[in-house]
Amino acid sequence: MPSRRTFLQSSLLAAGAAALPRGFAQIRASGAKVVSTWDFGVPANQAAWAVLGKGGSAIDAVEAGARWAETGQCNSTVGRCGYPDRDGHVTLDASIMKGDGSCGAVAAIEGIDHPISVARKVMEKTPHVLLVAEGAQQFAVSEGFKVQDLRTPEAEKAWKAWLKTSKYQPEINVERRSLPGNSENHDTIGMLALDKEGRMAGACTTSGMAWKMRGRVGDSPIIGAGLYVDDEVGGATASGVGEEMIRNAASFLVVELMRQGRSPADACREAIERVVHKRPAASKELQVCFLAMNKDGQVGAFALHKGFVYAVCDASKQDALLPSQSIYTTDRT
Ligand code: SD4
Repeated sequence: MPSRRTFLQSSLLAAGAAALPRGFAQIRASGAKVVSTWDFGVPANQAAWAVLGKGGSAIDAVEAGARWAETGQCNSTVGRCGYPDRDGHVTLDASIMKGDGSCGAVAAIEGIDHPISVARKVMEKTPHVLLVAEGAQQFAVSEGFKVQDLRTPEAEKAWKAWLKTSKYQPEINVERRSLPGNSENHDTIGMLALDKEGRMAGACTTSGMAWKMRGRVGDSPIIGAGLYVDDEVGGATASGVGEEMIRNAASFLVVELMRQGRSPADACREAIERVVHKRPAASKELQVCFLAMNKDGQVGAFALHKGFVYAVCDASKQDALLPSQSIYTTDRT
């Protein structure tokens, strides 16, 4: 039997919640959590957890995690060590989004090693959502970012080797750890975080498809394609051949499916089925992967092909790496 005092308290809370602005009533007591794509998601999550675990905000956490992926490692698919386009230019794409709908992005930016932080500045300091190419770089410089040569000797070597055949063929991603020296030409970090206040945020950053045409922009900086977050529902992010995500407004689709009551895993699966339904033949040859987390911290993923892994980090465990289910299950490694 509740005492009069607790009854009054809960009545007041209920009345207060009804009067709160939309979104505020979503604040929950669930634990903080961060998830991200691929095996490099484990250390990236840990960089995000350094913020989240101390009670920091989801947006600060995803920026910290994505920044780690951009420069804390040297891999051919994100940030400083990204492989160039077919003309030898390293061009980077990134987006960031808060669950209240604020977002910012940069596409085809050159010479800036933390595009995710430029995306955040676009969100916070401009009336725009997306800046591209020279304009994005000019804005970054005005915000104090330094222009540097991002093409590493390793990337240069790989590009010169590729020039011998100049064959552009996106390959199916597999778990990178299982393939040292593999020849796949894409991977991206997509990260979603839930903080202890129940706020969500996401970040997505990539050098895009290696050997892409000059000017090609993928899904990662396109809000709704490579990333979408809504505090009322949850968030989704993507990795793989971005043209498929753009065609299907895929991360938005995953979030809208969760809004209709699907679990994160079911929503990701249905979005993958949509990709297959639209282009059945093409879907056999390319990889598409979705990762989602709902506002209650439930996590799910699904991919077209075997090999996608995702990292999950919360107070109980900071280094979980889980395999995603996929439509096609043949081992292509
Ligand atoms: C793109 N989606 O530029 C990115 C690349 C990627 O796994 O995610 N690769 O299309």
